[in-house]
Amino acid sequence: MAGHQTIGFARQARALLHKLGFQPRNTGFREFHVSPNCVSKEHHEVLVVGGGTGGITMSARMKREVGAGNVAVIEPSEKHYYQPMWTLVGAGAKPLNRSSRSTASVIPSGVTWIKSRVQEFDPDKNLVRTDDGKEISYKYLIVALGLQLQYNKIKGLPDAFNGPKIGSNYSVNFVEKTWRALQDFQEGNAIFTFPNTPVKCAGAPQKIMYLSEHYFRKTGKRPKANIIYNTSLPVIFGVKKYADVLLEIVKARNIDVNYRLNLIEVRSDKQEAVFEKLDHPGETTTFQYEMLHVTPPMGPHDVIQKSALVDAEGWVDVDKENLQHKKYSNVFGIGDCTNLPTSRTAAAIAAQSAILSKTISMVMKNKKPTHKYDGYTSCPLVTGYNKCVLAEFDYNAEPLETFPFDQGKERRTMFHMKADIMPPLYWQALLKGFWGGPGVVRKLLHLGMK
Ligand code: FAD
Ligand code: UQ1
Repeated sequence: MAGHQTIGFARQARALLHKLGFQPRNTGFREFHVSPNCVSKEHHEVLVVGGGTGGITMSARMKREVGAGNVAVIEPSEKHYYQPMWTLVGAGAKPLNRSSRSTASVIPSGVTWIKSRVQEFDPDKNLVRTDDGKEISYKYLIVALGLQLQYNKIKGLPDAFNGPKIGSNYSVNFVEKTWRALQDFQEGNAIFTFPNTPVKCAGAPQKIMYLSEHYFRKTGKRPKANIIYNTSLPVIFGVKKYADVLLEIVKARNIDVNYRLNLIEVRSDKQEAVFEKLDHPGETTTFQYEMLHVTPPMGPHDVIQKSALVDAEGWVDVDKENLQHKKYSNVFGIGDCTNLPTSRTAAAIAAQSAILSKTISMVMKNKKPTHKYDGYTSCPLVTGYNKCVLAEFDYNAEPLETFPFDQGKERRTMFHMKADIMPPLYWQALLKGFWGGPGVVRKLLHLGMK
């Protein structure tokens, strides 16, 4: 009886609000309650957490699957960034404002945008809690939170970015400082770092180095520049075919590569960068710099790490073939926040999104997912202002190339693809859920042989 009265009251209240001209913000709300402790509750059939590359792409695809009114995306930021452009922004080849659009403009029409930050996952209750006190429940959850940049793990950062001679293409706040440092450079060491953690776009730390080298040549500063790549890794790149090409390039351009060095401190007052020697615990080495490009340590967001969704390293624990969560069958992950054992890129997300759509569609029909992600990822290794080696590979670190020519060569066409074709492909096709990676193109160009 009391229940009927509550429903009756809710209906009357809705009718009154309707008469007064208030429209519910979306048709996906099943019910809206305000409980005594003021936690507001809402429910969505498909809830996407994170409105970056993976989140917007999956929102568009899920809109096609279940209708816009049944999809919501939680994203706190007013702006969406096309991060791959920052390589060119840091080198002064594109303006920063070309890399962003408003979040409102990329959320598929009709999909609900919840402008909050997720604070807690409660997958046993099928809900998340946000920083503004909402409990949002779901039938299906897609986690697309990206990763966190950890500049503060390096002593002296991020404060050193307030001064000159240092930049970082990985952050919207520091990418323009790279271009400033490049222009200010007169003579001395230009140092580029790669941290001792997983990163997104593992080629980006060295792309800016090749662009800088080219810039110094163009401006006559090259003879006075020592270009140094200090990487925590034991190799220049994880795929042998492309590593061999890059080793030839660094040799030909007189670039010093030091392996197993990890940046731990920046002394901006003395322009010194301190590195730990990973193969000699306890030992450090200090370099004077005239320009320093920092690739920060990266890791999973705290909110994910403390949740029940993660593996031992703190990444969202998904099946590497179908992207379904290993424990919670109504939870899925895509992109940088997951433990998919491939290189974290937007290109990888394109291929993942096609598989994940099929997985979710099957799960919704109570069927077993059958489509399999092969780990496809791609890294356009920009090696100058008009050159690029287009690396594409799979879970086995085996090349998986789209074009019917040897991509292990620097090419002008591949540079134009990176600089001029990828941005519209991203905004117009990937984010709208129409680009599932180049698999189909590859098959066509290789006459079905690959
Ligand atoms: P993101 O796009 O980072 O999105 C995560 C979203 O989650 C963000 O919008 C964030 O605001 C939101 N979020 C965070 N915390 C919360 C929370 N608590 N609650 C709700 N929302 C939250 N890829 C390529 O394919 N090719 C390239 O050439 C390339 N070059 C790159 C160069 C650089 C310099 C960089 C930085 C990246 C590059 N990438 C490249 C990588 C690519 O940009 C990323 O892999 C991709 O954008 C990751 O997408 P994502 O959805 O996983 O994360
Ligand atoms: C890609 O699909 C993609 O996502 C849209 C990128 O991110 C911007 C890329 O950098 C690359 C290289 C691809 C792969 C696309 C082709 C045509 C090889």
